[in-house]
Amino acid sequence: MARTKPTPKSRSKSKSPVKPKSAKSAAKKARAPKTPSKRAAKSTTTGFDAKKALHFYREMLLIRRFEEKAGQLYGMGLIGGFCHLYIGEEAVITGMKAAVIDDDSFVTSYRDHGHMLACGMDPNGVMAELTGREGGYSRGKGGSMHMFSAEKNFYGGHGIVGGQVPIGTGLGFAFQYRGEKRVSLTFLGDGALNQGQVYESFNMAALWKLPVVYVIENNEYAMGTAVDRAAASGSALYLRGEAYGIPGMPVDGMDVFAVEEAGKQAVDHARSGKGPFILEMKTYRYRGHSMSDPAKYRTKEEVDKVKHEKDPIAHVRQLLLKHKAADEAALKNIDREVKEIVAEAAEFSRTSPEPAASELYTDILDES
Ligand SMILES: Cc1ncc(C[n+]2csc(CCOP(=O)(O)OP(=O)(O)O)c2C)c(N)n1
Ligand SMILES: [Mg+2]
Repeated sequence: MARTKPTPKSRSKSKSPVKPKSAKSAAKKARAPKTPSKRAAKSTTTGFDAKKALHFYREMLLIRRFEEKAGQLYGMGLIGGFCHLYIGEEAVITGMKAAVIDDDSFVTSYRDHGHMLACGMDPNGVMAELTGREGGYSRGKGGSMHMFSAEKNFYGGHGIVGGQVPIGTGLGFAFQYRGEKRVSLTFLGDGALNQGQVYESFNMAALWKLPVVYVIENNEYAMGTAVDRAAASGSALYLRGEAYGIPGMPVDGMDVFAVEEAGKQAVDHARSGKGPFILEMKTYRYRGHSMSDPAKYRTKEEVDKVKHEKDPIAHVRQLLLKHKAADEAALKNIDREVKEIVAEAAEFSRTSPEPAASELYTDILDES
């Protein structure tokens, strides 16, 4: 097989989420980031695509209901270990998935259930992994933070903060090395962005023009630490690639259409050989950091304000009704279908057997 080795060359070249800004002008600013806009890209799409909106609604609802059910199962003692829910952030992965082609790869942190569902992984297998059962994606031995599907181009599921960033960069390297026109979508949190390995990755990705889109999920907190208390650059996280010449763009991560639009620009940039791109998704998580976090570092009013004013699912719901693309009955039907999928996953996750004791000796590295 003919392989082209990448030759290292020098490059030629707040608080609540979001305020309106066109994606295109935000991209322009990002390329000349001397007078950066702190506003996030809003969707500029004028025509309403009913089919797409219905798809987004269903996908985001599936993630939300799945996560709510996982929360319940955790409360019942059926899920052990860590469990980080994605409720509130659904528009980010849903919009990004719509911006790629099937061959593109995804890698993320431990807040990963939504990414797996969006990648088309089976809800039964994901839920059964959460409950530690044989029918789970890692045969019940990995749990919430460690699931993979090479078939669906999902490369985990990583518990070490920032650990997935070199992996995503390496995937981009592999695609370029093999001459494949694929893009590596690498997700990380606002807290992970302060890790040293992120900047080593940025440097290599920029130097070799690797096809990587770094998606920062800025949900305003890293465990209990607000982004303003942890990030020296304040909230303009999309500028963190500036020293390496990596363009970046802030995006309204609560608006699935804005995410898709910005995602397409970033993915096109990476696929066309121009190198990496950074998207900062301004989003918010409704639940605590993990199931064991009572989230005392923020007020109920703060959370309620985002839920009422910015909820990504309610936003699409309103649009569907406004454009008469669906009525209440049709939306109820989608809700019912989604609940059925989740109920089946929950049932499977309770009835699938626990792994046999002999599994203790499989899938382990034995160097003796
Ligand atoms: C190397 C490392 N340091 C610390 C931790 C503990 N830890 C787990 S999550 C987390 C916060 C990360 O926050 P962020 O990147 O914003 O992601 P989010 O949880 O908000 O999605 C920390 C410090 C860890 N898992 N790995
Ligand atoms: Mg965070």
